Amino acid sequence: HPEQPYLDLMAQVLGRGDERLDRTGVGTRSLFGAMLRFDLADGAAPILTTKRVYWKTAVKEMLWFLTGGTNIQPLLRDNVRIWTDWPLDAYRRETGEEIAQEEFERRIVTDDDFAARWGELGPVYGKQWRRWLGADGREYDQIAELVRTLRENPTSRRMLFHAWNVPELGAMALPPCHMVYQYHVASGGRLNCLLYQRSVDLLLGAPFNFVGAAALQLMLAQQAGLTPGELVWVGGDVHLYLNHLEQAREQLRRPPRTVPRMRLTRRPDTIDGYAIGDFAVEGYDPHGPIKADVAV
Ligand code: DHF
Ligand code: TMP
Repeated sequence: HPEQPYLDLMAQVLGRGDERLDRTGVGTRSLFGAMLRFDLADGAAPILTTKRVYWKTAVKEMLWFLTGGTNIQPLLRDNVRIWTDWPLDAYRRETGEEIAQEEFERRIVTDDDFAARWGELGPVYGKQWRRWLGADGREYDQIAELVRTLRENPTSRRMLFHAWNVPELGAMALPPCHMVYQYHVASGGRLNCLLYQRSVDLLLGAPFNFVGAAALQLMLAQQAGLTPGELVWVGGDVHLYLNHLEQAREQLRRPPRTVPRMRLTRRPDTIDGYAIGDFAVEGYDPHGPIKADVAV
């Protein structure tokens, strides 16, 4: 089953990951260096079945990156709450106000000035992908350049985009985790992707990262007249937070189910034309959700 290597990796981290204190203070079990391969041919989607993955949330996050945005307001207006914790934490630290998450989110959604001041994550993914500021003062759109190269020069070995903008790391709420995406066009016009993720929350983050990367691969393939090939995922520090171990054990007890499919229902004119309604997932019949707290 295509999900088995993920479950094996989880078992490895659980069984022989070394235990250490991490930035968040929660602590992790961690292994260094892993690769997973998902074949997206014939519509197979890397949406885990051993727990319910909110795939629409992950695709909406990817669409938000593509807009070049770095403020959580549009995410919240779209009911995506996975990025709230970091601005909320900054707000509580800087104002000393014990605001509830719901109230904070309501103010971001309804008050543009508040959102501009407190909803900003800094120059994270979207900014670097679409508007990387060069030393020459120009802004570089890495995604537009990638689509152009996929169309015009598909044997290129330079088809990648990168978010690790060294001078801007300090201004980001979090330095990029999924930081490099490289593409490759194989015979028959199959579009492969290799994603390098330096830091991996294996229970909560990784399942979203697989879905986001696959959604992007579908869009890029469609824009370039190619078909989706393999998604190769490489993880650096692959970890389980110590408050996720029981959840991981629960997930490992569940047998994977039928592989779901994901496809695009419409072909927009450009990479900027996609909306969540253009993604259809079929045959997704997962086990129940597994709840866990995210380490901030
Ligand atoms: N920090 C940490 N420690 N782990 C992360 O995975 C992480 N991911 C970030 C930002 N910082 C992070 C952005 N992506 C969730 C999933 C992805 C994500 C952030 C959070 C999450 O909490 N998922 C839950 C709830 C999903 C939902 O409510 O829609 C899950 O059960 O998958
Ligand atoms: P770090 O910056 O100290 O490595 O912490 C980032 C944490 O967030 C780490 O646990 C990895 C996790 N993460 C993911 O797994 N996927 C993501 O997409 C993001 C943004 C974070």
